[in-house]
Amino acid sequence: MKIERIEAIPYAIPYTHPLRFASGEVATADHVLIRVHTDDGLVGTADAPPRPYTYGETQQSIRTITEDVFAPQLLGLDPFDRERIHEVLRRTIHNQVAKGALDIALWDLIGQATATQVHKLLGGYTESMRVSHMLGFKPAQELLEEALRFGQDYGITTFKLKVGRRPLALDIEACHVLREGLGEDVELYLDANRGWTANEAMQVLQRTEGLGLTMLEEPCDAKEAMSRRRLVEKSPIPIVGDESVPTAGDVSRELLSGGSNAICIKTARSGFTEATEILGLCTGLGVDVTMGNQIDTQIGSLATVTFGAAHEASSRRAGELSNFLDMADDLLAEPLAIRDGRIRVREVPGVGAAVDEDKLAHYRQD
Ligand code: MUC
Ligand code: MG
Repeated sequence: MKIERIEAIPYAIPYTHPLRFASGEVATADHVLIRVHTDDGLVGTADAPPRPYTYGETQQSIRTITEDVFAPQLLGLDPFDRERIHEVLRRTIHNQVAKGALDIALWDLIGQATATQVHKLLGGYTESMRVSHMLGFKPAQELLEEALRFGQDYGITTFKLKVGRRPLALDIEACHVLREGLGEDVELYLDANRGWTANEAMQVLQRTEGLGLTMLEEPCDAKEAMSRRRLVEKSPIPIVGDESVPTAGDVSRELLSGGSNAICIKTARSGFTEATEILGLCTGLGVDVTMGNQIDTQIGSLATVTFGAAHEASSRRAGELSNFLDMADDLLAEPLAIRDGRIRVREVPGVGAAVDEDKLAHYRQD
């Protein structure tokens, strides 16, 4: 089997409810659909969600690097020769989202070619994951209403609250209102997307003591090395690295320097191959992982659950899998369903991300 053609198709689907957070806002899913075609007629599919404010990649940069830099070097290679393919991708630094989508599309091909679910090829641990829902910036009462609605409609009992606002009182109030309104049994954790300094994060931890928050993600820029390390040492809950750790090398650096003591894995930026390396590093060191959401579509969320459910360590915690519910539409032919707070992997060869061609024709921008 040989790679014959690679497509990088830009498309845009609006959100019904924009998601706002400390480092940006998403009102439209202006993503790139990656399709890798082989000489025997198979098509591997993945979604590439650019997050310019986080990684510097844009819809256009993902198209350009894929079409002009990666595709010419990958044509003719066998998708099974993963290490040869990754040698090519590694030569170019950064561009994690473009590389992640190519990697997922290649795994999708391997699954189809072997008539096996990729979830089984990766580890096959369990068939579904518990879902965690991300709550963006909103007044505290609206956050509570959203969380109660997601609990009622989908059975979701884990929420990640976006924080990182100033004054700190805004987020502190939201934590108190959510805990009071949701009760003790709902899991709540925070993600500041580098909105605070490490010392501000320490104040928030003090002023939310007793609320049972379980994690604090990316409280400040990880480059604030000394104060971040002090925060990690003093914090009663894990400090999770997210945008500071897109690669296995970054994970090693942050764990060894004491900048984080838990790691968020996102298949959108690590693909399945580097996500596997990161997971191995974390389990080897006894560090907890979370399966994060790069504000993914249904295709992206399906990739996350395919990887997350494949391993014991990545399926322990709820994965962030539900923010596609705020999109007006999606490209996935058979919609993802959240039942009793869980999403299942697909029981078909590959990843199972069959695209609705009419919708693609409607939303594509090229
Ligand atoms: C998250 O966990 O940070 C926001 C920006 C991004 O790249 O991902 C989201 C969610
Ligand atoms: Mg995050």
